[in-house]
Amino acid sequence: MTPIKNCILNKDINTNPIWLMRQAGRYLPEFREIRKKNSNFINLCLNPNLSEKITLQPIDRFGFDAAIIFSDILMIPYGLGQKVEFKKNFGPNLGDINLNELMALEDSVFYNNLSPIYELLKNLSKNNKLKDRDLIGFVGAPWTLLVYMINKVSPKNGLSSSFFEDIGLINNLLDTLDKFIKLHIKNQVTAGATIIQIFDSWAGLIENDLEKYLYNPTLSLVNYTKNLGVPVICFPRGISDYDKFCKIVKPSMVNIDYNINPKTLIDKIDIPIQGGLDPKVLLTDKENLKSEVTRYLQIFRDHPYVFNLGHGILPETQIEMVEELIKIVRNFK
Ligand code: 1CP
Repeated sequence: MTPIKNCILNKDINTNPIWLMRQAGRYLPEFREIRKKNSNFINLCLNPNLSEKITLQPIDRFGFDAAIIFSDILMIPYGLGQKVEFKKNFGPNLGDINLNELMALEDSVFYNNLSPIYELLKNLSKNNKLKDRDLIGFVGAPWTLLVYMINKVSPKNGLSSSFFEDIGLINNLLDTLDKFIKLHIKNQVTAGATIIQIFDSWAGLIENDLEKYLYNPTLSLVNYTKNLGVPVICFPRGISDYDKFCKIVKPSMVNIDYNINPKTLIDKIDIPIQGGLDPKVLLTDKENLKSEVTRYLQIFRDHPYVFNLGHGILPETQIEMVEELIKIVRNFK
């Protein structure tokens, strides 16, 4: 059994496997080297040779306990035919939605649009390349994808005032997303993903109707993934009630964000927990890193716990600090 499955399924409390969200990314000089020569981010995600190299970079360098495929949550809108671009120093920029076309999209067209991702997973699963490691596939949660598809740019400055204007559009998109996110999950599992993580990066922006936007759509994906026989990790970033989320949605494991005080969860949540550390701690010094990392490890000493961050690793993170982090986690007793 892989270290992470052992933690999730056997609920092992004695080991703390470690991997990091965005471990394949901009803090790595070897990633930046490839990125420099490939200015189109979507094309990079659709190049199975390069995306395999990038997926393996953090494994080769640090020996993390799991690999997460190099891809992006916005590959689903791309697969659905919406224009998706990544502009330098700006972030994602999406085109208009054609709802009729989108609702009429054939499964096979979606599959073909994203087939290099499935090829990546197949290649990585071959020849025991990952040794005793999980291969994590992922999707964006319906709410977070809805946010990007309608808002068209990052909602880091809030949702546009017209976001909820067309409820018919929102309802149709939620239905369509449920169908195609499931297809993307199934295709990834068939191609070799051994765990699925659902990123709901903007869950904290949901103010009303948590049933409609958070609990129901996520539960639908969680049940679907469990039925495929694969563990599913949820990351509903920024929500105020992780306890309620876990009781309703029941993922195999929950990733917490850094705004949650981990002490308040320990008596309430009985499923395995992942993550939590503020990625900004990696920008401080080794002493502070040690005390913060140890704090999480001590709090979760008697709980199945996978070490990870409370959000993606920041591009300005020094390699040395990542090495130190791994040392601290592996030496913890
Ligand atoms: O070089 C570059 O400019 C590209 C930077 C980059 C990278 C390395 C983007 C653009 N995406 C990725 C890879 C990526 N994205 C992975 C790879 C696997 C890993 O190592 O973890 C994953 C899992 C994602 C998931 C993702 N993309 C999320 C969910 C996690 C999170 O950070 O909240 C989100 C919100 C995105 C959208 C996205 N893609 C890229 C950017 C800059 C953004 C966020 C923009 C915003 O602020 O809205």
